[in-house]
Amino acid sequence: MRDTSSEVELRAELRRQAATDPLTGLPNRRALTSALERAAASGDSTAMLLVDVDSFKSLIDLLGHVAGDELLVQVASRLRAACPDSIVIRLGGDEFAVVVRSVESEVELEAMAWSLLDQIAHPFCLDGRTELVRISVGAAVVAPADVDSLVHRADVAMYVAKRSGGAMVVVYRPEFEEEAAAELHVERALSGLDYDDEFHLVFQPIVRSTDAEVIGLEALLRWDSPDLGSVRPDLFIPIAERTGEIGAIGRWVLNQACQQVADWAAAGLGEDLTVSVNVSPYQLDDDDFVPFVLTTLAEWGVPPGRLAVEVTESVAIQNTAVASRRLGELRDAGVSVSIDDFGDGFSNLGQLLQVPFDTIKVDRSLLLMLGEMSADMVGDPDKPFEIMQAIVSIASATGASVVCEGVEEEEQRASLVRSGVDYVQGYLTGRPQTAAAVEALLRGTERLRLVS
Ligand code: G
Ligand code: G
Ligand code: MN
Repeated sequence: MRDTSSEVELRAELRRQAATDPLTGLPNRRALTSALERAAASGDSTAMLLVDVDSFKSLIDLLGHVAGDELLVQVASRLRAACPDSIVIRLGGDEFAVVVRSVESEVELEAMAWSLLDQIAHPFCLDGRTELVRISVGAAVVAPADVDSLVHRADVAMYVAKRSGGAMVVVYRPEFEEEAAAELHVERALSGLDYDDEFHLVFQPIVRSTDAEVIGLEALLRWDSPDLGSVRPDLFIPIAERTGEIGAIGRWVLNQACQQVADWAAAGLGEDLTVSVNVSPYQLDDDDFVPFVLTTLAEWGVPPGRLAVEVTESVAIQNTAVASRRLGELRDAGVSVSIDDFGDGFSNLGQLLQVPFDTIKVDRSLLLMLGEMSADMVGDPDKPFEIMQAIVSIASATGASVVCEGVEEEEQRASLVRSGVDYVQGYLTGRPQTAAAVEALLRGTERLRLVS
């Protein structure tokens, strides 16, 4: 039997529909293989950009699903407009692929990827509100014969981009394979881990800058894995943030810190010290975060005033409203809030000032930068000192105090005192140390000495 022409048209239409994403009208994942094959047949090299919206889940929580869909439609149309000669595909969720026919070089591909980031950087108007959205791009380019490995390579590059914090373009390099494999080990070791077995907290003194009197302790997580050795939080926290494990880890840390404070208090030690706990922005996304903190404090009988949560500047980048509200609730209950790593991020000061806080912790990198400045300075030797003074002024205008981190030398401490910095934390006045060592310190068996 022969098809009538209308049946042929119908079949073609059904095929087209099956390969089209109904939301954005872009080709969907089914169209990927044929797009790659066509691109490989048409040029000397084939390239692909994987595009993924950063923190899409938090955006959805904030905006709702309707505006989330609208965002995806707008992202799709900006991507298409930015790459008129390429095939833009929606792979699913907030993930897109751009199949690029024949690029001259990786440099050209990278420039193309950055132009996508620029397009997306313009504010989106969603449901009457303006939102800033960031994307990450993993890029790879291969000879036509290797087109099968293209998706994998772009995926690995994306992994590296996300791990670096997002809003980033990463072009695949072979050495990423090893790094990605190492991270996968960490990811596996973390999942199903009994934290009590392998985690412990160390505590670093926060001291008054003038006389080194200990006024607080920052709790820092340590992981000693029988398989992997000691794994630094710099490495495993970002992985835990990606997998979602950070929620459970954060609860373990808070509980452990409160228990420790209660133990010390029972021994009559450190009853006027504040213990600071690092809190990932992802933890603030959770509705149960504030109730958990308050319940845990109550369970251990720890007054809320003895706890500080440290959040990095990056809380001010996304989800400012929700994060600010939750931090405000904690402060209303008596918990203090510190802005960690100040001067290290890219946050907008205006947005940051909307976050309620009690303390600014100046990042070590800023201290190092100011140190280099005074070493290189031909002109005004007071400049670094004045910059630090200006930070102190910003803090005091908001009623906050300043802790300067990473203080290793007496000279630095003296200069910070002159700038009006209230507190310092660093190897000079105390390394991160075990609870037992802190106990000895608090008992006064090991006094901190300061060259004055
Ligand atoms: O602990 P270390 O001195 O290596 O700290 C490295 C980084 O890991 C710091 O940025 C610190 O804030 C972070 N970090 C340490 N402990 C914790 C923790 O319990 N939770 C979170 N979210 N980050 C932590
Ligand atoms: O990001 P956060 O401020 O939470 O991280 C504290 C980190 O800084 C920890 O990794 C801690 O071990 C480290 N640290 C603390 N004091 C010093 C110091 O004086 N010098 C250096 N190099 N690192 C420090
Ligand atoms: Mn910190």
